[in-house]
Amino acid sequence: MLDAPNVNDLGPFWMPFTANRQFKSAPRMFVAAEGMHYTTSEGRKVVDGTAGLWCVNAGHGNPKITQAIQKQAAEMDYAPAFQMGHPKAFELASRLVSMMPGDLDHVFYTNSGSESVDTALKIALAYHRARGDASRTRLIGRERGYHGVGFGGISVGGIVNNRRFFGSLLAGVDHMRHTHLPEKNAFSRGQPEHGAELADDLERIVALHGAETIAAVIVEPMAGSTGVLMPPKGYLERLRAICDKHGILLIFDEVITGFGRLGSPFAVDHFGVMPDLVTAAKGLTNGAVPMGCVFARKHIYDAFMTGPEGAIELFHGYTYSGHPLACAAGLATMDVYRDEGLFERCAEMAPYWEEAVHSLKGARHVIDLRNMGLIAGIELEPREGKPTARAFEAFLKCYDRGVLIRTTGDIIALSPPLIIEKEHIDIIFSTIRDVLNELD
Ligand code: PXG
Repeated sequence: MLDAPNVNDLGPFWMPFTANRQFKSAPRMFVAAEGMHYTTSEGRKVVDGTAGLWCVNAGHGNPKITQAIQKQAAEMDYAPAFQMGHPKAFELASRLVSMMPGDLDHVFYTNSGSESVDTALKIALAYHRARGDASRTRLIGRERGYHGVGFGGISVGGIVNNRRFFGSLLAGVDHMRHTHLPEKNAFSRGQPEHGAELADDLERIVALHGAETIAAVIVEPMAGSTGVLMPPKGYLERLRAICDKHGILLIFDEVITGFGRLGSPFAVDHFGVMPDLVTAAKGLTNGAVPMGCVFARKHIYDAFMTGPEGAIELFHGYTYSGHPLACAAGLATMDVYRDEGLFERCAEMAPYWEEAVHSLKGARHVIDLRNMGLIAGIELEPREGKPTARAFEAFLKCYDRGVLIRTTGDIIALSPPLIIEKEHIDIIFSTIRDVLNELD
């Protein structure tokens, strides 16, 4: 017989990216969510300044999305993903590619951003091999890049703590420098002026290894998790040009920037630079059911569709690729984005947001402010000998006062649901200002 679980025991759950012992000694629990707010276990309302973890772009508990998931669960809970299909997976793929520019017209389903990254890297390797270019095996990432937590993602990623504990990672990976230049670009609004030449790092890497050994370069067009780093003007264009020159595939990791965060459907649209592969997740289902995807351009897909008809073209996929509940949630989410005009709303709200962000100039401890679409990075001066402590205290104090923020290092990152109203923006920034004033 099963023992009755002790529902008050916080011990068994090994929490991700969390100081387990600290959390369990003073837990913070959400029990409900609606629109712009969470409700805590004490019954307090908290404004969501982070759209969960950059994913609840349409706000919490949208009834259309909830009902679509409920209906699908009752109709068909699961369908095999290999050598079988179900209509909603095809319908969602068509909807998704119709949102994408150019010939980004094929979708591979995953269950998370990390899986999307590993999938995109594997497609890049297999693409070159399918074309008889099997020496192209190197993958190039960037310092401070975040591409999830799979072995592929941490290998091309550049966040030191996410790599250093896990051995030698993938072989044959190199990194470009990051684009954070606070001495030149502090307090930029939108894309900073300086740093396009950092893309030339790719030329240096090509010169070192030989272009014929390099399969792909992966970057976040706007680097979120590392603390909101905007691409310098001209940087992404230059990266594209160097990739073209050397036959290297360019992958944009749009797990955060996809689905309206910058005020256009994807960063691809926002910056007008066309990669070969695009990874996505998060906003794809408004965070309601785990799902990710990789968009591939026509030449990528076509390179695989060459052998005998009965041959499986790509030996890759997940039990839950195109899960019916995720597809139902994704379709409803796309309806909500369209019907509520949320990407346009983000663009309309962005100037007010920008003013609110930069109103913190001169506030205590603030050494840089960055913004784009409905994203902000607020960089704090670290406490001497105690990096991250000041920002984490700000997080706790904001939570106590009813505002959810995220911190990474000594940077506060904000990314609210795109349904945000001006009054919420005012609350978020006045709370942050008050908290910063009180902090040592
Ligand atoms: N790529 C990018 C660019 C991401 O931002 C992933 C891949 C991985 O996605 P999954 O679904 O496997 O977590 C991400 C995830 C934060 C934060 O606070 C950011 C992410 C996840 C959790 C927290 O910045 N990004």
